[in-house]
Parts: sequence; structure tokens; C-alpha cells
Amino acid sequence: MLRYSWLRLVWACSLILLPWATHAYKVGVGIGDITGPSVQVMLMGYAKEGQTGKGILQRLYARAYVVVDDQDRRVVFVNTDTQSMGDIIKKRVIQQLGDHLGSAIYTFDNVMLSSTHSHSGMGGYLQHTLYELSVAGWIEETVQPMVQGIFNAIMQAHNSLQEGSVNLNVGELLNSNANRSPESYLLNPANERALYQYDVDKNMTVLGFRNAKNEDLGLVAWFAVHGTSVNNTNQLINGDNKGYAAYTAERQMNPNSVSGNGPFVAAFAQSNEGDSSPNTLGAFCGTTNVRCTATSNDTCPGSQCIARGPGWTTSDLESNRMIGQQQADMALNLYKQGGTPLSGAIDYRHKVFDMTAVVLDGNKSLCAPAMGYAFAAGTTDGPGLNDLGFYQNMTQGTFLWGLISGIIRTASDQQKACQAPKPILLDTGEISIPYAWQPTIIEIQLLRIGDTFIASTPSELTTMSGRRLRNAIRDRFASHGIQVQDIIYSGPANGYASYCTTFEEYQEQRYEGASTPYGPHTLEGYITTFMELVDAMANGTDVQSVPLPDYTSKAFDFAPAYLPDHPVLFHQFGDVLSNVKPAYSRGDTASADFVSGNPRNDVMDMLGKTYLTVEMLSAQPNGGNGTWSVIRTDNDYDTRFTWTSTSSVLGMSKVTIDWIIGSDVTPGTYRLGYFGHHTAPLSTNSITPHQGYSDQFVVA
Ligand SMILES: *[C@@H]1O[C@H](CO)[C@@H](O)[C@H](O)[C@H]1NC(C)=O
Ligand SMILES: *[C@@H]1O[C@H](CO)[C@@H](O)[C@H](O)[C@H]1NC(C)=O
Ligand SMILES: *[C@@H]1O[C@H](CO)[C@@H](O)[C@H](O)[C@H]1NC(C)=O
Ligand SMILES: *[C@@H]1O[C@H](CO)[C@@H](O)[C@H](O)[C@H]1NC(C)=O
Ligand SMILES: *[C@@H]1O[C@H](CO)[C@@H](O)[C@H](O)[C@H]1NC(C)=O
Ligand SMILES: *[C@@H]1O[C@H](CO)[C@@H](O)[C@H](O)[C@H]1NC(C)=O
Ligand SMILES: CC(=O)N[C@H]1CO[C@H](CO)[C@@H](O)[C@@H]1O
Repeated sequence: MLRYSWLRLVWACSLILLPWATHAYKVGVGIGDITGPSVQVMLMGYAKEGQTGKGILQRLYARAYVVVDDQDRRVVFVNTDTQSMGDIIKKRVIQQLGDHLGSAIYTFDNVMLSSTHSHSGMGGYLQHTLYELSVAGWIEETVQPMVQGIFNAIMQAHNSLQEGSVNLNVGELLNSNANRSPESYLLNPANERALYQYDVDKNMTVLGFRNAKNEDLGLVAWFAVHGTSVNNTNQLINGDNKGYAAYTAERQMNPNSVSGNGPFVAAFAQSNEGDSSPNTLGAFCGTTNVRCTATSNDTCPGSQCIARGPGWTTSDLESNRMIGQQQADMALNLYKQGGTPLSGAIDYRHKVFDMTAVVLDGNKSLCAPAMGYAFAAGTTDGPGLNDLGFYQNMTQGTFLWGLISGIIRTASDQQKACQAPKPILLDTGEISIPYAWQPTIIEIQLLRIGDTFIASTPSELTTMSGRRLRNAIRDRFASHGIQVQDIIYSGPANGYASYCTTFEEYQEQRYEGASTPYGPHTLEGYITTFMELVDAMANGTDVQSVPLPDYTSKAFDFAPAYLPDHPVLFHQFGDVLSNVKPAYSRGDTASADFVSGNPRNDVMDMLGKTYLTVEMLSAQPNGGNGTWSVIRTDNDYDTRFTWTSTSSVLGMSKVTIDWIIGSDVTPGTYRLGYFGHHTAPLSTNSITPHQGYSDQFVVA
């Protein structure tokens, strides 16, 4: 009895003490819609002519996580469903946060904006000429909702700060990524490769967020795999495999919500994905079973060398679903297992610097940016100009393209020697018309939460580049006597600067090497600069930055202009043009067309909303008319919102709303809804909302 009461006392004390021991942080999570213009703007990533938006498969989001320590030091990690992040996007987000909260709380130093590297979001948010050329310009219609959505996500996280915990867990996820340039990886030293079982990183790292009552708040899961499951023929906006992973994880954790959005926020962030593809079956010539590597020695007569995802016999969207689901399942498992609670101080350092001016050991230097021939070849995830004679593994230029690239700019002898063995196709670093083609001023960042660190660059690091960077940071902290539990590499973040291979991989000049802008020592440039951040963090000193250039006042925008809307003749906006059938079976697609306005009218108004609904009729017990409840939005994977211009001269258009009726749909009575805006008859300055519904239909 005595022992029993003694135990009770210990138990009671631990209940009082435990919150202090395990909830040293305040944590907050938030989510914001960043879907911009879903039509008439080119998608960012594949640089494929004609890959212009036609509507929405899934919405794009920013997901924000704020962690504050007991000294009120804080870091913010934001994951965005984008191909990369824009340095100007970050500048504007920080500005807008400063306008609302004062400039001291959220700064360039403690806010990290990272990207999922989806290739199915709209372009127009990168300020350097090369990236603008790939999507027809700097497009404010894309930029403004992106800035607003990121701001909204951070504010929601900020306003929901509460006592809580952050847990770290790591696990191996197989069958979800494969190296798409294994020939380059094999050039890394054998003794280095022997340290690792795989030629891509299989670790998934999860930070799990809970409040002091141990209620679920959210998670961030890092896993290195390209956002190229959805291929370069797609024209509907979506977040690729990480967008799907977030959607399915949030639907599971927010069971009472429509389309997943709810209090639990799950982000699937990107890591050293430079050479890591989700197309795990490898590359083949077209639909044959002949394997290929996309070099000039190994072409596919009459077809392209294309990598296959696990669901390729069904569709690229099925591969996307599978790779996304695998990441979601793994992340939720790691989250539910718990892992190690983080504790200790929060810290952060960043540096905006001129990459080409970094001083390296020995007779080595970084180069002004340039892209090699294999850049134009594309990858086996999205082949480029193979029909024009561009292949991967090109260490020699060709006469014709030498002439053409020389018209744009002939590289200086010094630049050729510096970039060797890269044959220079685009000497981006030596052209400044209309302004810089690729960045030389870039940002790296290091966040600390206790003994766990998050490092970022604006580049796509290859597998081995990411490992070398993490090891270098770990070793440098060790030299200061600081033991590190984990270093997470997150990126591309805070800007975009193409790829970064190791020196050895660079010699092969496959796509990744050809797209490493600052020459063979690019990785060493990053590592050298990171050592400065580590030393400063260890010593408690500051890091000097240079100002970030902003070219947007001189920017060009070639996205097509659009006209005021007119309804299709003899109709009102929102009228049904083509109705649903009275009845469908599961497995069918219910479909209706509506008279619409241009979805570019209302990108800011539609943030966090939906252009479509699938609604279910619930019968009233007293025999009344019943009520409609929304069961799907334009964020659901089984709905499609597609816009078509029916007369570009008169500004007439229609939308098609599709619902693929899955096998798990409850039999009942449904209808499709459409919600949009139209302009006044002669001006695009003011917009008016409209809506329409299909007839009701039965799903048996
Ligand atoms: C994967 O995670 C394990 C456990 O944390 C760690 O020991 C290993 O070094 C990690 N592998 C890589 C390639 O980072
Ligand atoms: C070209 O392909 C042939 C046949 O596959 C192979 O034997 C040869 O090594 C390849 N040459 C190069 C330079 O890759
Ligand atoms: C892209 O995916 C679609 C649908 O799955 C398929 O028909 C098409 O062949 C694929 N194209 C490429 C270039 O992989
Ligand atoms: C140093 O590099 C330059 C070119 O970058 C080259 O011309 C020179 O020969 C090199 N010197 C030594 C000692 O390797
Ligand atoms: C940090 O301190 C070490 C000695 O502990 C010193 O060698 C180094 O120069 C310092 N670095 C910075 C950036 O202050
Ligand atoms: C019930 O539906 C009918 C037909 O759609 C409509 O005319 C009637 O006004 C509705 N009644 C109520 C109470 O909503
Ligand atoms: C696969 C392939 O073609 N590899 C070649 C790439 O280029 C280097 C250097 O020219 C050759 O040594 C490889 O055989």
C-alpha cells in the first residue's frame, strides 16, 4: 500500500513535469491555396512547347510549419506545390509578413520556402530570362496568388501557435525512386559508393507535429524523388506525386472534411532528387521492351527513350497515384510510430551571395553560368529536342548548333575552359539582354531545431551531391563539438539555379551535368559556403549577405492577352450546354458542359474555393425536398475541370466538369455544380460571379 501511494505520487509529479520536459516548443501549422491561372499559361518544368494549362486536376498548396523555442526564437518551413521557388516570391512574402506583423518576426533568415518540384504547376514566377523563356515570361497572374497563399499559410501557422512537440523519425521507402543517370553515378569513387546500398536515397525523414494534449497537428516528410510522374502531355494543374501524397494523407487524417483540407496539414517535401526519378521501371524505347539510356550511341529509331512509372500500362496518372500513395503510407506510419522528440535551441543562418565569386582551394574556380548540349536533350522523364540531334552524354558540340548558339552568344575561351568538359549550348552567364539569364546571386539556408538541421540550396542536388553536403555539414559541426542527430536536405528552395552534380558525375555530361550552371566545382562552391554558415551558427556570429537583384520591373510577359467574356449565343453564364445522363454506374464518368468565363478572371477570388462541386442529395425523413451536400471539389483526384475557348475573337468559352465515379461511391442522387466569374461585356476590370448546376442523376 505504501509502495502504491509512492508510485501515485511519482505519477502525479510526472504529469506536472512532463509537459515541461517534452513540450519545449510552441508549434503551429497552416495551409494556403496557391493555385494561379489554370489556363492559357505554360506549365513549369518540362519546358515543352504546347504544354499549356487547360484546367485543374488538383489544387496547389503552400503548407507552413512554425516552431518557436522558449527564448522566442523561431523558424518557419514552408513546402509549396511548385517546380521550384522564386527568390522574388520569397522577397514579397517577407515584405507582406513585415507589413502585417512588423519586420522583426519573420525574415529572410528564419523563413525557408521549399518546393515539391512538381512539373504540373503553372509557370511565370522565376525572374531569370532562361526560366522565363521556358514558360513565356514573368507572369504576375501566377505570382500574386502564390505570394498570397504562402502568406496565408504562414499566418495560419502563426495564429495557431500552441505548446507542442516536434518528433523526428526516419525509415526506408523502397520501390518509389530510381536513378535516371546511373552512368553518371558510377563515376563517383568506388570507396564512396561502397558506403551506400543504393544509387538513390531511400530514406524518408518525417518531422511530426503534435500539441501538448498530444493531438495530431501535421507532418513534413522529405523523400528524394522527382515530381515527374505526370508526364509532359498533361495540361491540367496538379502537384504530381507529392501533391497526391499530401491529398491522400490529409484525407485520411481529416476524415470529416471534403477533399482533405482540414486541421491536419501534411507536407511532402523534396530532397536531393537531381537524378532520382519516380519512373521506377526504367527507360525503354517507346512502348517496346528495348531498354535505352538516351545517349547518341543508344537512340530509339522512330520513338523516344522514355522512363516508365509503376502504373504505366494504365496511365501516367495511375503511376502518380501509386508513387504518391506509397509516400503517404510511409509518412503516416513514421508519424504514428512517434520517433525521437526534438529538444534544444532554435537557430538559423542564411546567406545571399555571388556563387561565381566563391573562392575554392587549389587551382579551382566557379564559372559564370552556362548550360551544355544535353540540357536540350531533356531526360528520360521528359525527353527534349532529341529529334534535333540533342542526346544525353554530349561532351562534344555539333557544328550546326554551335553556329546557332554562337548567334546568341559565343562563350569566351576562359568560360569554355572553366566549364570543360561541358560543350556550351547556352552561355547564360555572359548574356545580359534583357537581364541576367541565370542567377549568380543565390541564397543558401540552414535551420536548426535542437540537434536536427534543415539545409537548403536553390539547386536540384543529385543523390551523391546531397550526401556529400550533409556529411560535410555534420563533420563541421562535429569539429565544433556539436553532435548532430540528423541533417535534412530540402530543396530546391528560396530561388532556382538548375542542377548540381558531383565533379565526377559532371564529366559524363548527361542532362544533370549539362544543367549544372557554375561548372564542375558547383558542389564544392555550395559546401564551402555552407561551412561559413555552420561556423557562424556554432560561434554565434552573423553572416554577411549581398543584396538580391530584382529584374521584375523590366520583365516580359508573353502569356496570351485575354478578352472580356461573352456568353455563348442565346445563353447566360452558368447555363448547361451539355447535360449529364439520367443514370450512371460506378466506373462511368459523369460529365456536363457549362457556359463559362475565363478562369484567368478570378484567380485571387477563387483561392481556397472550387470551380466545381459534386453534390449528393440526402432525403428528408418527412418527405421534403432533401438537401444537397458537397462531396467533391476541383481538388479531388477523381474530378476534372477543363476550360475551352469556343470563340477567342468573341471571348466565348465553356467548361467541362467530369466526375469519374469510383467503386466506393455510395449509390444515390447527385448533381454537378460549376462556379466562376465573368467580366463586364467590354472590360476585364470588373468581374461578376455566376454558377450553374446540371440535372440530377442517379448512381446505381
Ligand atoms: C538513412 O537513415 C539511417 C537511420 O537514420 C541512417 O543511419 C543512414 O545513414 C541514412 N542513409 C542516408 C543515405 O542518409
Ligand atoms: C555504344 O553501344 C554499344 C552497344 O550497346 C556498346 O558496346 C558501346 O560500349 C557503346 N559506346 C559508348 C561510347 O557508350
Ligand atoms: C503520357 O501519358 C499519357 C497517358 O498516360 C500517355 O498516353 C502518353 O503516351 C504519355 N506520353 C509520354 C511522352 O510519356
Ligand atoms: C589552372 O587552371 C587554369 C585554367 O583554369 C589553367 O590554364 C592552368 O594551367 C592551371 N594551372 C595549374 C597549375 O594547374
Ligand atoms: C569560429 O570559431 C572558430 C574557432 O572555434 C574559428 O576558427 C572560426 O574562424 C570562427 N568562424 C567564424 C565564422 O566566426
Ligand atoms: C421542392 O422542389 C420543387 C421542385 O424542384 C420546388 O418547386 C419546391 O419549391 C421545393 N420546395 C421547397 C420547400 O424547397
Ligand atoms: C553511355 C555512354 O555513351 N557513355 C559515354 C559517355 O561519354 C563518355 C566520354 O565521352 C564515354 O566514355 C562514355 O562511354
